Amino acid sequence: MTHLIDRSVIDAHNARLQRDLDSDYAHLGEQLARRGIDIETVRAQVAAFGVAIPSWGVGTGGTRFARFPGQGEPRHVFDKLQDCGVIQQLARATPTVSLHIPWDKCSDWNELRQTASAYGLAFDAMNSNTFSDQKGQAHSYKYGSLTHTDAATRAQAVAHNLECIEIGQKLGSRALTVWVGDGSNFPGQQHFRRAFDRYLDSSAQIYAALPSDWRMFLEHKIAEPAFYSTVIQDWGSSFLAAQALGPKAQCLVDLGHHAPNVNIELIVARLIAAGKLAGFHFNDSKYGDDDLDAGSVSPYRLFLVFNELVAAAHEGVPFEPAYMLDQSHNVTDPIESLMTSAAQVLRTYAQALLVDRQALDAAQDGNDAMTATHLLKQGFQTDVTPILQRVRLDAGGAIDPVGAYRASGYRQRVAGERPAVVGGSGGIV
Ligand code: LRH
Ligand code: MN
Ligand code: MN
Repeated sequence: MTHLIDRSVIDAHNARLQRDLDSDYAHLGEQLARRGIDIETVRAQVAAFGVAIPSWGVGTGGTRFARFPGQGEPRHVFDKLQDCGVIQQLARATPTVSLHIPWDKCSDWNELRQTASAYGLAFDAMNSNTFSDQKGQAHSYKYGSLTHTDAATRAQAVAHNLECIEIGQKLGSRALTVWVGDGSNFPGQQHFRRAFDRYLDSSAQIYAALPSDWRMFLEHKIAEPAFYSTVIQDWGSSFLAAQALGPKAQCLVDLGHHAPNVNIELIVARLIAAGKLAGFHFNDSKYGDDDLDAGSVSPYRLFLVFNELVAAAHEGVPFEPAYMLDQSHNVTDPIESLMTSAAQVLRTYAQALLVDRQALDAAQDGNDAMTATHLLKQGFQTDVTPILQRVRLDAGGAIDPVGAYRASGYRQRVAGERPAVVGGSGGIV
């Protein structure tokens, strides 16, 4: 295993914090025991939980107004993978990476796979990109891709998705995430029903090319770049498409892709019940597809989503969601944000595990709203930090990943190796 951060840096850092952790962990263990919860059981469940890093998240993001590059930005997919390796080495919650093609194209997929495995990483879902034009592309996606009125443009978009599957097979991935920005900006611009039919027709061609053990994740989004209408704008359209395509097609929920105040946990429950929950792109938002760090604005909303997941698992409902982050970092070091968000996801999972399911069932059956909501709050309000720290320490990571990362000087080191990127006027998704 390649150690990107010197072991001695992590050890020295942990040595300073371990005594406090031992005492905090013991104290939390006592508190939980009083509630009939075994801390070791929770610890083992949290240790087994992983969330994928989006390869595009390790570069500095931007808006359509401006982009302010950070130091030592990854130049290519190998640099991105190295940054993901650092995240995994320190935070121990992100064993997989989700690639985006063609952003992550390289000339030797075998080498990429080996490099990943040397960092202790594997590949999660592949993401296709038919929402922007690439150099030398025959047909433009300005007016759509899988739903374009022109058959040749649709065929090109289908072929790109098939290429993503092929690449993914070389990397050991087992899912393709398809998000299209197709839609319209003017009332009347697009025939809604025909556009959806074209989507189904193109998607069926992609679906037909899926290897037997692959899934296809359909990602909906309310708007942007099409601001009047989007073809796959919500879970309803996504669900209709997934139903039409077949059992390997499921609906992916990106938390930022809904209108403000939409009850996302209810959507999650519906998709679980229908066997159509593909998984998540975790992030947070205040206004729209803000791509803020997971749980940074509304941690309780994230908790309520996890509450549905834990409840379904508790009840033995068969489902296998894929967990991924999808964030854009404009003012923080992406490595720090991704480590913090991964920890936030694990924290939320742990909190949801603490909910007394039996008592909740009884409160719901007895229409005791106050007790029911109190039981959820009891889980959410428990500070599970010692469990997260302990899981990281046991796995060879850092008790405080951001602190250890800063002490390691990794960013300064790569800033010397990777040429500075000049700022731009935006245009980043
Ligand atoms: C679209 C989206 C989708 C893309 C990613 C870059 O807004 O969430 O998942 O692949 O951003
Ligand atoms: Mn997304
Ligand atoms: Mn998005």
